[in-house]
Amino acid sequence: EDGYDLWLRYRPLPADRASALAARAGAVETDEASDPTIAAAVAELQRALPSMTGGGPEQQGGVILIGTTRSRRIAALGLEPAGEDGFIIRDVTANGRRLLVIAGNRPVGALYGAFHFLRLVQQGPLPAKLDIAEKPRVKLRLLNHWDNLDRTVERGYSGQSIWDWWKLPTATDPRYTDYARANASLGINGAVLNNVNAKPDSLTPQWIAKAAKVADVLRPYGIRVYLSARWSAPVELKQTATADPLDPAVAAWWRAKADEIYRAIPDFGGFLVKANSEGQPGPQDYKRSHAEGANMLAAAVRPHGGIVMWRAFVYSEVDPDDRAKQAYSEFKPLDGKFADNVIVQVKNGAIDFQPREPFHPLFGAMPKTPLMLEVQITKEYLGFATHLAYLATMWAEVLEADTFARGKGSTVAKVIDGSLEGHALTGMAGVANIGSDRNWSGSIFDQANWYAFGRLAWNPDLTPVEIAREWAQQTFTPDPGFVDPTVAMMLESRQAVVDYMTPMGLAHLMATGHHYGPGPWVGDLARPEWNPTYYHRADKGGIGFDRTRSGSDAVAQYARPVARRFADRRTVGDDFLLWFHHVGWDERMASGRTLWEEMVARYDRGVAAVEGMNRRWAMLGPLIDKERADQIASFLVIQKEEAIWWRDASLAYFGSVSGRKLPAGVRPPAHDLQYYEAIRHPYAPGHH
Ligand code: BDP
Repeated sequence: EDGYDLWLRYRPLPADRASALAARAGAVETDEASDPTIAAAVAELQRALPSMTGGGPEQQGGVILIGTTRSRRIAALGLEPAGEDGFIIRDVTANGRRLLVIAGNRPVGALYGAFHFLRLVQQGPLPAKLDIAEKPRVKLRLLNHWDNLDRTVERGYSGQSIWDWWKLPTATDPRYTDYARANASLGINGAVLNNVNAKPDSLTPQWIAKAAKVADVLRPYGIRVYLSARWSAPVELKQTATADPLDPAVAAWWRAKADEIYRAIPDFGGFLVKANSEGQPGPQDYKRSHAEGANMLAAAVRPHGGIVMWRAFVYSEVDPDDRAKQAYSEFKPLDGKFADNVIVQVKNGAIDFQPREPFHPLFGAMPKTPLMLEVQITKEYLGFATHLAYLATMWAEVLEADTFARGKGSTVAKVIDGSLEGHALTGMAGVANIGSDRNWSGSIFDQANWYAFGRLAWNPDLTPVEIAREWAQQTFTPDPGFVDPTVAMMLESRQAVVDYMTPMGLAHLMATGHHYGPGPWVGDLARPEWNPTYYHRADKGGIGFDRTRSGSDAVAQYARPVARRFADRRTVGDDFLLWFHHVGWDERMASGRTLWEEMVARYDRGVAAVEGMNRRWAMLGPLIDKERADQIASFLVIQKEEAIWWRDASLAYFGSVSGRKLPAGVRPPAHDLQYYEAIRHPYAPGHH
């Protein structure tokens, strides 16, 4: 029980459920076995059902009929699955036979239906009659791997890259297939294989051949391969003199490169580009806009049906009046200027994957441009793989946020599913937390974040609680005595991290480089907006970043009703208070406490929550297998020690800056400030 099987465990069911399942779905039939995707669906059912029912594959009983509406037997039933990827699961009677039909318009729909059925089976007893119709709300459901060609992973905490580039293309790994199965079980349909901080080498023939081999393995599971492209690749490969997007030689190079890639990977998805950001080159190096750059690449992939995902994560060295404003300032004026096979990829918040950020002001602000949401599944800023933080609550908070772009109800979910502005090209990307670790994600509970990302990309309206429940039922046991308290723990876990790291709208207080431990005192880095002191702005009088009109006026980037709410101290709410306001230490909060007292209470609350999780797991662990239970227990101990470290270091620092004493009865930090400032972690994982 090392976690390798993820949520696809298919363990034997209790006798009553096993016989009920065998009676209903004892055998699998299809008329399209020659299709590789249908074959994969059948193989999954044939792997799962006998294992759960305890019967051999030839056992008697009810029959599953799986396939597409193109097959005669399914067409005869008159089912109408929705769209390209949708499916129907229905009990029918045909020619006197009871059949459980799983059907899509395309093979991949049938595959998604098979996985959906297996999800239901693993969750508990099936309803007497199934009649399910589903289709994804979002078109591109993508993992972004920040995987380097040397197999290190930027911000990766689960071992090496899953892509064993050195051995490809000659040797593949069975893991690639299991990766594809896990993704397909969620409806994930694309993978960007390499880091957004890309190397030109990944576009050379040698590396294209490796990517093509991966694409061959993933293809039957409906997963397309994409590549991150380095803007200056043609120059660095010494094939053009410039990377100016308006230079015909540059456009011709990319056209030829796209042709070459599509010869090797006929269903190649397209390019992801990080340009003019954090030292990456881009069109602005030639005084061209992001749109001019994106459109040149879009023209190269257009003949093949490819797309370009252009990232809006930018901030420059010059004049960082407020880093939170820059993406909007650069991209908003470009609305309507992008080619129709370009989609702009926007992080959930304006700064950078912090434990809590208000939604990115670009959502709703570029009605003529398809925008896709980028979230970070890997926990760069939330305790790597050891802290338990279930991120669906964070992502749902953003998806539900109302941009008011077209009046009330203009949620981020409606922006990214295209319904608000009628866009057909829609997407959601998650920075993967997958690596070579046996348990894939570095910890068992981090598997839930991969799972939740996939489910939300399929349907952004699913709630964190239903996703957590599904995941826990499949991953551990459907026993409510285990599931209910585990789900409760997951739901409060991310707020706990916010509380012990960056409460009340604080952000970016992590130590330099590794982004793991606390570093609120850091203020001497070369660029102002690299420094925690730039973000919290604490001094004797108060703390927080004034983003109202009297400060950077970042609030003005939001639609009027949102801007008004954030700008007003009475309506902004405690969670975003210090993101938008500089507040005096002694000012009174809604709780009746002063700001300083409230901050102390939040840090304490965060630590207490983790102590609570430790206590709870001591009761829950024995209900599951020892191997996974023990790993979780030991990681919770790490989390507790580090929550205390965060709390103590932060209070030592903010106490010294503010000159405020800890309220009576509050435990003082274990060490003095100098002790915390001296802690160094040069060998923390994930930074390259
Ligand atoms: C930051 C990471 C950095 C990434 C960057 C990005 O620290 O490693 O390259 O995001 O998204 O959060 O490009």
